[in-house]
Amino acid sequence: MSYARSLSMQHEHGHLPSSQSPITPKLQFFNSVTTDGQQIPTYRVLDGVGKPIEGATLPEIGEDVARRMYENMVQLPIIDNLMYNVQRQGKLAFYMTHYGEEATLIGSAAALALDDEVLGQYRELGVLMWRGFTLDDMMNSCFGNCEDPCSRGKQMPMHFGSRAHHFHMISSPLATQIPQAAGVGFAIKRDPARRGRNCAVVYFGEGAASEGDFHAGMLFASTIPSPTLFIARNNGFAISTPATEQYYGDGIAARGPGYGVHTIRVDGNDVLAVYNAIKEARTLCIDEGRAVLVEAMTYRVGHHSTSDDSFAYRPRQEVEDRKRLDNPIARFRLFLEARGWWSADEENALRARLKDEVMSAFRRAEALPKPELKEMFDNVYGGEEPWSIREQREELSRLLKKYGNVWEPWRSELQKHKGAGKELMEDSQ
Ligand SMILES: Cc1ncc(C[n+]2csc(CCOP(=O)(O)OP(=O)(O)O)c2C)c(N)n1
Ligand SMILES: [Mg+2]
Repeated sequence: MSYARSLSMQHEHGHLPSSQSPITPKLQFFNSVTTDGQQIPTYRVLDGVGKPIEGATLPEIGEDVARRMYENMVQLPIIDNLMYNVQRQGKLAFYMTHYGEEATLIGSAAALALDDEVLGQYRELGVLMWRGFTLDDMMNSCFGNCEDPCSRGKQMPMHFGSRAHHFHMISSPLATQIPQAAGVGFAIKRDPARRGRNCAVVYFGEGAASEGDFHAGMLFASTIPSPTLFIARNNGFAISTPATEQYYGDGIAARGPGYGVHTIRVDGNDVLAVYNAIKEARTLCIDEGRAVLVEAMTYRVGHHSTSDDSFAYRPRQEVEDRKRLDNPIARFRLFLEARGWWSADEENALRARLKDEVMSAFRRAEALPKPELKEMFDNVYGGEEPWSIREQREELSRLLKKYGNVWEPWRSELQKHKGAGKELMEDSQ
C-alpha cells in the first residue's frame, strides 16, 4: 500500500499503523474506565440483611463448607479480642486485628486451592488459618517462643509464613510482596507440574497500592504474562490516611484496565460475593495464564495496629455505624439461618467453644520459653553462615560473658530463653 493511500485511510478513520486505536476527528478527553463515565460497579450477592439480591447467583457450596466459612469468620474476632487485650497488658509486643474484614479474608481463602501460593500483607491470618494453620501455630508465632513454626522468634508478631500452607513469609515494607507475587506466578507457569493448575495470589491494602511496587507488579504480571491474582483489600484507611486522600481516580479497580488486566470490584463484606468473584478470577487467571485484579470494598473497624488510636483521626460514631449497619458476620449468619443451616443454640455453642480453644492455646504459648538465644543467628540466610552473622554472634557472646550474669535487665531477659543464653556464654570463640 502506498504511503499516500495509507495516509488517506487514516483520514477515513482507520487505525495508526502501530495500534488498533481508531482515528477520530473528535477532540475529546476521557477520565473513566466505564463507557458511561460512572464508577465501576460493585458486585454483590447478599443484601445488607443476608438475603440474595435479585439476579444474583449463589455459589455452589453446601451446608458443610458454608458452616466452616462462618466458623472461621467468627473465630477471627475472638482471637483479635484476646490478643488485642493481652498486648495492652504488655504480654505481647504487637498485634493487628482483622475486625470488619472477615468476609474478604474467608470468602477469598475458601475460593482458592490450598496449594495456590499466597503472598500476604499482614492482615490475612484468616487465609492462613483456613488452610490449617492452627491456633497453637499462630499463638506460638506471636510469642516467638520455641515452638514458633514461622521464624522461631526472629519476626515481629503477625509476620506469619508457612511453607506447608503455601503462605510466603510476611515482610513489613509495604507492597514488596506485589512484584514478588508476579514472579511467583511466572515461576508457577514455568513449572510443568503446576502450570494451568495453580496461581500466585497477592493480598495488599489500598494504601500499599500507592507504592511503586504495586505498579511494577501489575505491569510485570500483565506483560510477561503471569497467572497472578491481585486482591486489594480496600478497607478505607492506610493507618490514619483515609482512602479519599490516597487516590483521586475510581479506587484501585480503575487501574486494572490500564494494564490490560481483567478486573472486578466486589462488596468485601459479602462473603458469598467475595467467594464467587475470587473463584471466577482464579479460573480466568489460570486458564489464560494472566493477571486478574479484584478490589474488595470493606472497612477497617479496628485501629490500624496496637500502636495506633484511630479515634484521633475518625469519629467513634462512624465506626459504630459501620459495625452495626454492615457487619459481614451478621449478614452471613442471617443467610445461614434463613436456609436452616444455623441456629441461636449453635451460635452460643460455637462461641463458647472458640473462646475456650483460643484461651487454652494462648495459655500454652505464653508458658513456653523462647528458643535458645543462639538460634537467632541460625537460618537467617540459606547455605553457609556469612561473616556478618558470625561477627554478630561472636559479639553477643562476648557481651553476654561480660554482662549476662551481672546486669539485671539482661539477667532477667535471659531467663525467658531456653538455656538462659549459656550456650553463647560458654562458646569458646
Ligand atoms: C514502604 C513502607 N512505607 C510505610 C510503612 C508504614 N506502614 C505500615 S502499614 C501502613 C498502612 C498500609 O495501609 P493499607 O495498605 O491500606 O493496609 P491496611 O493496614 O489498611 O490493611 C503504613 C503506611 C511501611 N511498613 N512500609
Ligand atoms: Mg487500608
